[in-house]
Amino acid sequence: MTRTSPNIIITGTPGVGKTTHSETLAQRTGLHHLDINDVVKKHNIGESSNDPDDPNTKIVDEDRLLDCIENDLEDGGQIIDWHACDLFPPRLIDLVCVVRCENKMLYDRLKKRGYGEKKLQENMDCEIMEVLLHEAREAYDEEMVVELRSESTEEIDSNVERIEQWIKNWKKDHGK
Ligand code: DAT
Repeated sequence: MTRTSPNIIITGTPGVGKTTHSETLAQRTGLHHLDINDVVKKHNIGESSNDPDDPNTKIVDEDRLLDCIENDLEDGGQIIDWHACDLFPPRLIDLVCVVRCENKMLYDRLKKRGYGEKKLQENMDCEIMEVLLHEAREAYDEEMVVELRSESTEEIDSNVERIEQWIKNWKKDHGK
């Protein structure tokens, strides 16, 4: 393996706290926050879903997405922030954090974001059915997948500290 820093996926249902965690972790560690929404916009690789209730949601061409980020992943040190995880090749991933949030709190966060009722319900179902946790556990080795709760600022701090410590251990274990 040539990368000197690990690649970490921060995933979960929209609204659970992925971006908040990724930004804080990037600030504290110097790793790069790879916001997949930005990549999709920058390279124009999302197509409108044609759903009149949800005109802003994009369907992403995953092959093209991987082409855009593969070099960054090979280099390492990426914090990958996205609401899906099983498309990233396991050989390039070192840790998968599935961020979770209690239902009522998530509902309030998504409502505040202005989500319509249908989109809101779909995302609530996604969290209740633990879709991202299952996806992560199916795609990656069990010991690589951790679940992190994000319901208070203290939890953000302790989660980020835990990942920071994990990064230090990863570097030690890999002689970096
Ligand atoms: P995501 O990137 O998963 O869509 P986000 O990081 O944008 O989520 O967070 C959604 C909102 O919830 C945002 O207003 C910040 C807030 N939030 C997230 N995690 C939190 C936490 N642990 N404590 C307090 N607020 C939190």
